[in-house]
Amino acid sequence: MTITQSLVEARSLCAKVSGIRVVERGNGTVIDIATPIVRASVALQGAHVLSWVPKGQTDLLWVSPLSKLGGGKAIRGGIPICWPWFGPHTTDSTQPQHGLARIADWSIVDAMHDQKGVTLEFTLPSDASPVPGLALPLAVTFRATFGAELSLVLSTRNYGLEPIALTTALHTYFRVANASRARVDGLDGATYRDNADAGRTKRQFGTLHLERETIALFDTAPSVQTLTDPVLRRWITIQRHGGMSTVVWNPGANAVSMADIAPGGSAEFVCVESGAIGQSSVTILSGATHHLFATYAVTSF
Ligand code: TA6
Repeated sequence: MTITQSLVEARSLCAKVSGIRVVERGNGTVIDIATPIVRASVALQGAHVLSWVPKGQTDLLWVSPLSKLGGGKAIRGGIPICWPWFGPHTTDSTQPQHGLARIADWSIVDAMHDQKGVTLEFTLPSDASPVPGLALPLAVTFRATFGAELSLVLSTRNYGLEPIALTTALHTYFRVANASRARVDGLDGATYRDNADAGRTKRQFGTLHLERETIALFDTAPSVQTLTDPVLRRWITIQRHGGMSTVVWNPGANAVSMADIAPGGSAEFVCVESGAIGQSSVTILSGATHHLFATYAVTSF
């Protein structure tokens, strides 16, 4: 039986922290943050960051207007947590794409507000698996600090007796004015699997442009990328630690096959995903904890 944190429980935990309120939205519970330096939102479903608006900026994240909270379906946009696997399950096709974390109900376990911003911590209750029988001796927490920057840490502890292999990613949808004019730097020379071209292995030379469907999986990539939006005139730097992988995704015209992306919606975002996938999966030894870090900063020009 899945135990979901009650609205009362979430509210009582957040009540002591200024700048935070817990609201019901659609079929879900959302933590709204509003302080002089930042506005943000996180859904308890998936501990899913929906919005991050540092002072002086428009929202850095994109969420499809067609995406609804609840109903066991992943939210389209924001920062989906792909865990404890990325992509399709390697052996069981009945398991959900990108793991169970983003469709499960998390609990908020801590909240604080200091000069850096507002920090929220979530955990996935051990029985939160909506996928029967997926019992893994893994405890996972997600910590996000919202301020002028957004800092994320996804921590996985192996409390079992055997090593466990993990693929994982923070599948972030960055809002852009026009994906075909956006560009990603910081991947020069890195090898990737081009899943928009039958998974062929290729090498990236210079800037990555997104004029068409782009599914570039860099199992091993430099730890910093920059997403440039020449229309909104801003750079977003994406720093990754604790994982070697970056994925750049935009469905392009293929979005017509995605019911939760409206016509033209795919032009409004670029996914730059930070994690540990493919050949760069991680193995967590018994009793050990793995931390995946991602930090986002924005500069206008
Ligand atoms: O971004 C990498 C990727 O695996 C793409 O191939 C695409 O499937 C995307 O994730 C979105 O997956 P989702 O299950 O959220 O529709």
